[in-house]
This record gives sequence, C-alpha cells and structure tokens, in this order.
Amino acid sequence: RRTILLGAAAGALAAPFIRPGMARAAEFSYKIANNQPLEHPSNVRLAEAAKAILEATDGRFDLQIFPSNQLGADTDVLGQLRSGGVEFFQLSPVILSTLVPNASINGVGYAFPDYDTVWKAMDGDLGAYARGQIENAGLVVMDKIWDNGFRQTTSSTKPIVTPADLQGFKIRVPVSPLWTSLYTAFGSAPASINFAEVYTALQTGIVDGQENPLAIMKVAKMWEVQKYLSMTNHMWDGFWLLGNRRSWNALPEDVQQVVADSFNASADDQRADVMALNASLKDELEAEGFVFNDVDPAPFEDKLREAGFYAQWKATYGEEAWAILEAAVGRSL
Ligand code: X2X
Repeated sequence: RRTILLGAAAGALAAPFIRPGMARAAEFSYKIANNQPLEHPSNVRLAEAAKAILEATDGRFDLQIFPSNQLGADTDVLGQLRSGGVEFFQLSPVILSTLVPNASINGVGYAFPDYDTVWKAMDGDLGAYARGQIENAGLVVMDKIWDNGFRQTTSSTKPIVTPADLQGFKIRVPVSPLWTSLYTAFGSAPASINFAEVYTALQTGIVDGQENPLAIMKVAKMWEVQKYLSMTNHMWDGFWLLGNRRSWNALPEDVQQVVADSFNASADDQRADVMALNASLKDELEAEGFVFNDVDPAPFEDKLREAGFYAQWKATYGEEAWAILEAAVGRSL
C-alpha cells in the first residue's frame, strides 16, 4: 500500500520533468460541436482554424472539435450552447429557428436561384438581419455563415419527379417548423428527426426519404439506405457558427479578434470546398449506386404557392423580414 502511494506521488512530481517540451496549459480551452463527420470540409477547415488560433495566441486559446454529434443531437447541443456547457456550435439557421424564429428565413422553399445570390444575401442584408435576430436572443454569431448547400431529395421507394410524388411521402426533416410546413404543403408525411438519428430511421424504414446536400449524402453514406436521388434544389442551407455569450465575453479582445478572424477565414475556405463537392459528387454517388434524376422546380414552387406556404411564412416572419428576403433574391415570392 505504501509503495503504491509513493509511486503515485513520485509520478506526479516527475510529470513536469518528463515532458519538458510541453507548452503550459492553455488559458482558454473551448469546445466546438457540430453534426458532421470529421471528413466533411467543415471539420477539415475548423481544424485549420484551431491550429491558426493556437499559434496566433501563443497557446493561450485551445479549441477542441467535437464532430458527428459526439456531444448530442442538434437540438440538445443548442441547449448546451445556451447554458455554456459547450462554447461554440455550428447549426443550420433553419434548426436554430426553434430558438430564434426568424433565423430560418434563408430556408424558404426555392428562394435562392444560385450560390451567387446566396453569398450576396448572407454576406449582405439578409445575413445581417439574421445575425441581429440571433444576437437579440442572447447568442454570439460569427459574421460568415458556413455552407451546407442546396438540398436534394432521396428515396428508397421511387424517384421524386413531380410534386405529386411527394404526396403521402414519409420523409425525414430536421427539427424545425419551416421544414415541417414545407412538406405539409407538399402533402407529405414529414417526421422531425435529428441528423444523429437519420441513418437508423432510413435503415429501419421509419421514413422512406430524406433531403440533404450532396456533400452530406457522401459523408453520411446515404446510398447504403437510399436508392433514388432527385435534384430538387428546394432550399439553400448553411451553418451559423454560434457562441455562448458569457464564454465569448470572458475572452480578452485580442483573443476574440483572432478567433473571429480565423473562423471567418475558414468559412470562406469551407464554402469553396463544399460548393466544389456539391458540383462534382454526382459521378461518385452514382458509382455508389444512387439513381439520379433532374427535376423541374417550377411545379414544386407552384404547389407551395397554391398551398399558401409563402403567404403563411410572410405573415410569420413579418413584412420587414420578408422585404429583406425579396430584395436579396431579387423577386417577389
Ligand atoms: O440535419 C441535416 O439534415 C443537416 C446535416 O443538413 C443539417 O444540419 C440541417
């Protein structure tokens, strides 16, 4: 017994001497969580940001990355972010709307025709409006939104070609009133399921389909549990990089500056990566077994309009927000 105590004490004393090259413990050790696997560009670019921040702060700020919902499903981690259990979190604006209702406005069906319009809007007035709403709710948000992409639709049973194919279709949607409303307008049977449970939900047949950008289809290996991939392009989605207000305020201004600059620079790099993936993955996904089809978006948008989707969301977001959206996309919706 005595020997063990001596051994432990000796080990503790020896520790600083056997690791002479170790930097001192970081002054700030913060966590960032997201729902994407390690190989998604979000986490590749976050790792670069973490390295850049550690260097630029001389080891004062250490960022630990928790990918793949390791800290919990999205709606749980949003709670952890609010309480300070996790300091940073990347989350779709459309899911964030469970806390900040108007944050989902970029997700209005068929609002964006292309990436050019997306980045002008999100780096311009629409993004500024959304960030204002997020800050009002007590969270910190970085200036640059990260890309998820234009969302496409997969199915295990049949290709989605016309709006009629969505009638009665059992489709997984992320947890968000906008998503549920979109598929209710199509006459589908949407089920709100966090990303952490999507693969299992498809595998066990709880739902027959789901919708996501191609880069997510790839990292989630969706071909293992889905067959048809329809290029519906029905929504553009991104990830805001959110922070806990108290954790952020605890950082000295020079550290805040380094962290924000590094995150925003990595967002630019991540956008380029994801845009390239979403433009180029078709061949790879076909080789894995997906059967692709293109889709004419016009009848889908018409169906939403007939169902009162746009009128409902204009009333929900309010005139001011809707006018900012319409100005950003250059047409009335
Ligand atoms: O949950 C999803 O489908 C995902 C990964 O696209 C989002 O984070 C919204």
